[in-house]
Amino acid sequence: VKVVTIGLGYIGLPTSALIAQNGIQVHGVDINPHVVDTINQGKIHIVEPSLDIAVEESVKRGFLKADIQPVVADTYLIVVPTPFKGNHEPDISYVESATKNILPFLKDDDLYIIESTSPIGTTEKMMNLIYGERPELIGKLNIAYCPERVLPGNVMHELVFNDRVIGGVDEKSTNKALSFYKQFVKGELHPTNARTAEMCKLTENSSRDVQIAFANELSLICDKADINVWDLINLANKHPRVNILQPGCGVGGHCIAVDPYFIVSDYPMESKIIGTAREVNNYKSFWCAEKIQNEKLKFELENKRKPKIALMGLAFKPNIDDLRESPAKYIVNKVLQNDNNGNYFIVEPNIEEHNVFKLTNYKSAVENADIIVLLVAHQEFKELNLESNKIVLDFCGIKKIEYEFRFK
Ligand code: SAJ
Repeated sequence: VKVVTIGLGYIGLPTSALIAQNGIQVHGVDINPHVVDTINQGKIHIVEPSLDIAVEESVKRGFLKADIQPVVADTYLIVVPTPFKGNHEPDISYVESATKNILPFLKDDDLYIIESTSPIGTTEKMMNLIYGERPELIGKLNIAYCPERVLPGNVMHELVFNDRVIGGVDEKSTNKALSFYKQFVKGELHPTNARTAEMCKLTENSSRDVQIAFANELSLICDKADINVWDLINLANKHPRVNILQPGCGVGGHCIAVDPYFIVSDYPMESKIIGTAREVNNYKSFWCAEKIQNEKLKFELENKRKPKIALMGLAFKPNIDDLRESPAKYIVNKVLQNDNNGNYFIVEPNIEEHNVFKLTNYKSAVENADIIVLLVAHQEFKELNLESNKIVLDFCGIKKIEYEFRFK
């Protein structure tokens, strides 16, 4: 075995399959026996285009094997989740236990790489942990940080063609890690140190979060100022040096809505804009829920009956089935909490059923509703021909109409 990957999730499995496809022996480790069994049958447990073929092929050819325990290898890749705790502090316990798990297998000149999004200093911390337990190896291992930056839905392509930032704890480690990635990455490889590489990952996602917060803030201002925010952004973007992103119902997913907190939690006094962006994007979801509530009350006053409301979309972004940290899901929950005996149709065309929400087909929801709330810009929703006698709250810019003016 050449490579041991710890964590066979959204990034670990595609990465393992890609390395295996390049003819390198990979031993993938996951704590979940169901995941291990599925992969060893050449099947996959997550939704990602082209991943099924890559895994099936690698397992069949004998280059990929999954297990619940690591084995001796030359290279160890840590690809486990780094969530945050209740107070938005990063939780690196999975990285820590993955590292402890491989400790007994490490030997001279091995390469240890963390890919998991991590707070600044994590790689050095893990180096100290390793050398604390295995002092005979001090200075003899190659230890580096190399963040993944692939976009869900396009992972198999981006894993190969995206540039990578690779930071070792010393130059020897950086060079060793560079030659490892050279075997299967076609994008450019950029050497740096471990702390810069850690911060680079957090910076990329914080940058996007801040930019989306700017768009969301504009949407709040425009709503009060009677200006169509979609028109406004389109016009402002005609300037050669302005490029504003799109407002939405908030920011979700397990990356952009999480990673900025890794900076804020360690550097609270210095990260004002990054912290405020998180607040603005979270507030936007709350604001949308309030808008729905107000619209509902307005309808009741005008029509002397409760409206039927279609809540369109649960996923964290368009055309995926992933509900993690989803602002749309937060809004639906909040709306239902405020009014648990209302008439709501909950719609998510990318999933068949949900353990909490009773889902309705999107076409019948739109047909039967008095108020249509567009939360996620799914392709299906874009193709809908919305009747003009319905009230439409467009939070994701499908119809590019204003919240207040309504589509009437
Ligand atoms: N969003 C907006 N307005 C926009 C763009 C996005 O409201 O103009 C919202 C989306 O609806 C979604 C959230 O932002 O709720 C995040 O979506 P996304 O498509 O921007 O990003 P993710 O979370 O799918 O993937 C990001 C990517 N990072 C960057 O683009 C800097 C990806 O390259 C990273 O690998 C990934 O995070 C990760 O794993 O960290």
